[in-house]
Amino acid sequence: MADTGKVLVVGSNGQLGVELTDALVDHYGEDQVIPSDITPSDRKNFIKLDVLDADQLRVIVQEQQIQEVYLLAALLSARGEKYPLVAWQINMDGLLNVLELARAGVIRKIFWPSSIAVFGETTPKVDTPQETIISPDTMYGITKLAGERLCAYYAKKFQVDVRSVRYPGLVGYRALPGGGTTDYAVAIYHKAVVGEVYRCFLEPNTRLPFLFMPDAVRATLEIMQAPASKISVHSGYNLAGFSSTPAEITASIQQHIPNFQIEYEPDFRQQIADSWPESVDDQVARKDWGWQSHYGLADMSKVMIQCLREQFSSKIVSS
Ligand code: AKB
Repeated sequence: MADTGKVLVVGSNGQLGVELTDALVDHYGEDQVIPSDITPSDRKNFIKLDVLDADQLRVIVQEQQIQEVYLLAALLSARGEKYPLVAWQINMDGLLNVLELARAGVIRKIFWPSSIAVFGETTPKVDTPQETIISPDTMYGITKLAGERLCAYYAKKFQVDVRSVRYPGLVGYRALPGGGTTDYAVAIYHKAVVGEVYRCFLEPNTRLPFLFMPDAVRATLEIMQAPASKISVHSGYNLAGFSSTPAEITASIQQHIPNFQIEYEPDFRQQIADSWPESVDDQVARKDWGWQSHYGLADMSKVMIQCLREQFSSKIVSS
């Protein structure tokens, strides 16, 4: 059971939402977790929710006696460049609606994800520190920077307990991401496992920071369970897993699938990737709440390929 009341996941059908909801159910029990999303789902207790509808959000929170909200609904970097005003609206108004519920004392605690997208071309690229030049070049990054400042403001001014991490690219096998720049690192495994060539929208040597999903989920649970006294950063903690390029991920896949082929067709996402760090320094998260990643590229590739193979063969059997 959560210490008080239930947990609401907003965006439970997304890449992180699917896995985080399962982890929350394992931790708190099925009756304590309310998954919600704008698209339907047959998950137990699921509620269809548009985070921009502040009234609907308040009613659900009150009726379900929600105390903690995990706000995952967002437009990511690549889609945000196509629809900048929609990105601003979903990413900012959604956050404000949840922060306001906390300010009014209706909910007790919030998790809101920030991203390496807060960094920009003028940020130091290697081992990017927690505190550094933050000048994003994308609308998504701008919303994450503004969101970080809002979180820090509500924490300081209204004592709202809001916690956040700057996720790097997340890689998992359960659900496909959508609309991000780091999405290639998931799609590449799907193509490899079905024996197809992967056409990569980034150049071979584009180095970006990543986190395997089990680490990302564990980080989220750990920061939310840490005593409030341990949280010194209310904007967003840097989180490091490993850093890789498309060429390195290809080589790692070829250890398991030697015939796997990649072709490179960089598009507008190259410019977004070029504005982000190659690696981040997460020593503040390590010191404050004991964060430590477990997976590197080789371990992740092994698990991704094994689990995707199982997933595809069980689909073939059941179809
Ligand atoms: C994206 O690529 O937009 C996201 C992110 C790094 O926040 N995965």
